[in-house]
Amino acid sequence: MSTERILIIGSNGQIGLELAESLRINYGSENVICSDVRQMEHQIMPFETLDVLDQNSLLAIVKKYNITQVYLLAALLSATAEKNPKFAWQLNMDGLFHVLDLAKEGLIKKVYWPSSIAVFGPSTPRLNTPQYTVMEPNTIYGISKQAGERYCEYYHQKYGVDVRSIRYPGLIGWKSAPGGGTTDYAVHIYHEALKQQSYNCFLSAETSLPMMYMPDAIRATIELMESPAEKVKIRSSYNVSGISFNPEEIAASIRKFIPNFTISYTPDFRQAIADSWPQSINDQEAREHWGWKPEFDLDAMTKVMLDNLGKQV
Ligand code: AKB
Repeated sequence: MSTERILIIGSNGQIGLELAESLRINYGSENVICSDVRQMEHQIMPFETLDVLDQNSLLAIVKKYNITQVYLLAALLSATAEKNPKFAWQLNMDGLFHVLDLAKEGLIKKVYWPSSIAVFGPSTPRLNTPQYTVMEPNTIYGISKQAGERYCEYYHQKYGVDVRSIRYPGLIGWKSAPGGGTTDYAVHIYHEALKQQSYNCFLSAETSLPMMYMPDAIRATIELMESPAEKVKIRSSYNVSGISFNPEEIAASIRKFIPNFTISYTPDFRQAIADSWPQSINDQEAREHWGWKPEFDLDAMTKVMLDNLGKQV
């Protein structure tokens, strides 16, 4: 029987839905408490409506369920954040402070907080971007993630908070929809390929970005959280790498399964965001410290995406 009681904040988003599924298998469904600002139609239970900006409600839920671990997933992503920078900063930072402070007070034992490749900026080396390098993000999302990383490390060093984090690349899955990121095209493209055999992409053909198939991302997250504390040597956030590709390459991969698929390009404001991010990531530290290894390549992911979305369509 698990002694852990896990609270997922932002459980109804792209990562939360799939993470909840895996955590429920590992820890027992009664030990994984989902929470989000809104309840879904077919809501996974137990569930609590929670706005992470409401510190008192957060505290009440942590006490009610004797929570030991929090996965804080509520955030505005890169594209949405550019449209509402003040709120993005408030949600992305205050949400983190509220959770870190609970851990500092000893009310929870472990915190997971996602960072992103958005912490890097235009002055960062774009190929095989190392863990430690120049970081001058120029999106509000990236700035909030970089500040968050600094806070995580600070709370670990100063107060001994057991906080763990991954710099997610673009995440691609068929079970849930992405919510306002620059990498979202790599999910939309599969839906449109099945619906109308064509896709108009908001990034240009050669825009390479680091991406990851969702099961790899969920496995990385849980493996990091379950690693012995002494193996987690980086308390800001870990680089993890999956697959890097551009829109032309994902289209070519789709054509192996849907030969008449076509793609066109109408870059919008998200192009500038993508151009400021790395094209590929070096994740040597994650591999060495806690044994990270991705499993999916582009064609393997395309096949599973099309198979599963095809059943839904
Ligand atoms: C986004 O595009 O904003 C996210 C991310 C890379 O963090 N998917």
